[in-house]
Amino acid sequence: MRPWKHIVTGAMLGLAVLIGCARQAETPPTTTAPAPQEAPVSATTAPAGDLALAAFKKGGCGACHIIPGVPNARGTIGPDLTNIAQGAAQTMQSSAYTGKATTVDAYLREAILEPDVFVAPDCNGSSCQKGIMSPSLGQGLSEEELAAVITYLKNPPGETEAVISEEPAAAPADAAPTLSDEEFAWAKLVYFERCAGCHGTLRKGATGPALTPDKTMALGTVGLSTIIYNGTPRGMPDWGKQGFFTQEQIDVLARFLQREPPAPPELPMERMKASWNVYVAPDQRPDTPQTTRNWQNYFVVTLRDAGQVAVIDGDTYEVVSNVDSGYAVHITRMSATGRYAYVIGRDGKLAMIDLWMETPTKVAEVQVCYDARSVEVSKYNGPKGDFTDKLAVVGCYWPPHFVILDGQTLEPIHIVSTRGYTVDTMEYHPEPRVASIVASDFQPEWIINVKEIGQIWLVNYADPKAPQIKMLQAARFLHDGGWDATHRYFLVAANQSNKVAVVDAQEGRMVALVHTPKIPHPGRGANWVDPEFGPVWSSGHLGDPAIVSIGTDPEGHPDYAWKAVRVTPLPGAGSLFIKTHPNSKWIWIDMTLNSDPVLARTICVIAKENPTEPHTCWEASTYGRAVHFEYNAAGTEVWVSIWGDASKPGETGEIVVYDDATLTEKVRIPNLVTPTGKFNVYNTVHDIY
Ligand code: DHE
Repeated sequence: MRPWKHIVTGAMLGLAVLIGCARQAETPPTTTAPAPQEAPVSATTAPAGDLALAAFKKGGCGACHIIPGVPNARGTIGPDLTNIAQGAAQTMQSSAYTGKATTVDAYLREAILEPDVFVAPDCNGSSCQKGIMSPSLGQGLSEEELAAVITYLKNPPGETEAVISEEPAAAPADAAPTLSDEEFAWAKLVYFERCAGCHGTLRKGATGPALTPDKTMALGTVGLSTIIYNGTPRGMPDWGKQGFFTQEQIDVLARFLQREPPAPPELPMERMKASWNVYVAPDQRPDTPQTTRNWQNYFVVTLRDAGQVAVIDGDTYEVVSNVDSGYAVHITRMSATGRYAYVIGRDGKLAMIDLWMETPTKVAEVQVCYDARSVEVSKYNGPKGDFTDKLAVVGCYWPPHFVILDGQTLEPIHIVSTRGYTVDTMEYHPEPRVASIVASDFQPEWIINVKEIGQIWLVNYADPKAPQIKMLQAARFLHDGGWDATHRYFLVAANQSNKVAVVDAQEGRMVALVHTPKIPHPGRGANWVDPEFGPVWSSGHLGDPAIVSIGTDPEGHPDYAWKAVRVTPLPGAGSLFIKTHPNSKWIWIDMTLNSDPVLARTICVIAKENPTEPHTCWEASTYGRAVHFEYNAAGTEVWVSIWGDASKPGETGEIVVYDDATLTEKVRIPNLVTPTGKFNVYNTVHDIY
């Protein structure tokens, strides 16, 4: 058995040529090594041999494949290799097979050396994709290693046979690869900015898998580099292929991931208050709208990489104002009257913009987290009080807490920690992050989704310094969601559980956990009336090319309520957002995170009267990714962002405005810097989607 350190070193040496692991890739090599003599598939288990195991390690194969007997080879990006040899004969005879092999040995050899010649159809329940596995993997193996791998795959050991019984599940901490101080500081920042959103600040996993050293050491530098370079069909961006990181930088990140995650600092009230600024006091602000523009049809647009939002007039398409905000703004929500826009940056900075001013201006600002995604306002006005435009709440990823603020000045009022115990195994979690937040019309309550512990908190803000919290038990990794059309029921994706949780805001209780395809990602979802099943709420999925519609009418259509009643197939997975409007006959959906660049900029519409398949799909641009939809207040136009590259003049991004009735392009709002989310004032106030 080779010691762990040697394997890692060998893998690092091979990194320059080894980026890949599954049965898919780029241009096949022009020459292939001669096929060795065919060996029959024997009924007995062949001795595995250190050579094959070292070769799997060297290629980081376990990052992408399940390989029996190879510790931690549990990757699901590529096909499961458990029965690859047994299925080979049948595959070679099928009309779908596009390779040249006629024997099992040649088939396996071809799969390693020319992975794109034939792309296996099934990658653990998802379609396998071309271009994920590089042929350089095979080129990096010696002829002996290749032969050993083929022999091994023809007779992998059974589940219970431990091939490397003496190997530890994870290497000791001191075996983790080292980084210079400079490399560590760079990787720490990059991880926080690019990776923590999906994998967690402490790397305990959420939308993406856990990246703690017990997992990452087993994958090794090559395995991790492979994934960072190629991405996965389930939504992990292909950072290397996109040219976002060089191979050297990916190597640094892969090494960083094998070390213990550094703990980021807390953020106490004192420091929040030190960051708090009121630029225009409430009594200095206008009493009536100062603008003659139709401010209720403004769109507040995230200019992600500019650290700004643009306020765009939805009637004239003019940019009325560019307002400096937090870094990489995630979302904007409006106050209950619509007058104020609350803009939350990824860096936890909350900016408040007064839309009644002639030029919409930032009137207050505060930082309440280091990492944040959500903000909401108080909306309740009823027998229990009028909370219109009174309070705001920010949900943080780090520190794991939410903060209640004064809605007029952004003064932080109260901090509530979300650390606690997971819904299923009741394990303590140090980093339960706050995902989506919505405000109830039925109670002075926010519905706050605590991601990692899988609890939905009903937070009564009537006394904001002493909020009452009811914790509903849902499922892990709660993410984004929205109201049904009546605004009584809130539906939220528990994305890695492949479920949608339903909450009754009127009665304050869980109603259902609905099973869905892989990784539902609804944004706020889409409400419409299905010709067969009545009122439904729909979600796209990151991991499956499908829209799933869930019945939402327990009174009128009890048989369909809280069931996934319809699946509408799409040309690809990677959907982030879906949208419709009560006045529209269409449902719009993107595939932003699809690893195929054409699909990533393609959008589809589904006809409500015939929702069995997309009515039409088209490329919304020649570059970038098409992402997120928003209607104008009248519901006659749909705005789509083209999320470009801030460093490429002419391709930084734009918004395409479509006529919703005819699906024809009306206008482009050009030269925006990486536009992503767009929030129409009227539709956001009234939760129209
Ligand atoms: Fe988002 C909504 C978290 C990546 C654009 N995003 C949300 C919400 C959460 C969230 C919790 C719901 C907020 C609410 O309703 O209160 N998003 C995360 C992540 O953790 C994740 C997966 C990774 C990360 O590092 O942030 C992530 N999101 C993205 C993007 O890459 C997007 C496309 C661009 C960006 O900003 O980085 C993006 N997320 C959005 C948008 C919304 C959103 C536009 C609001 C949709 C809406 O219509 O309400």
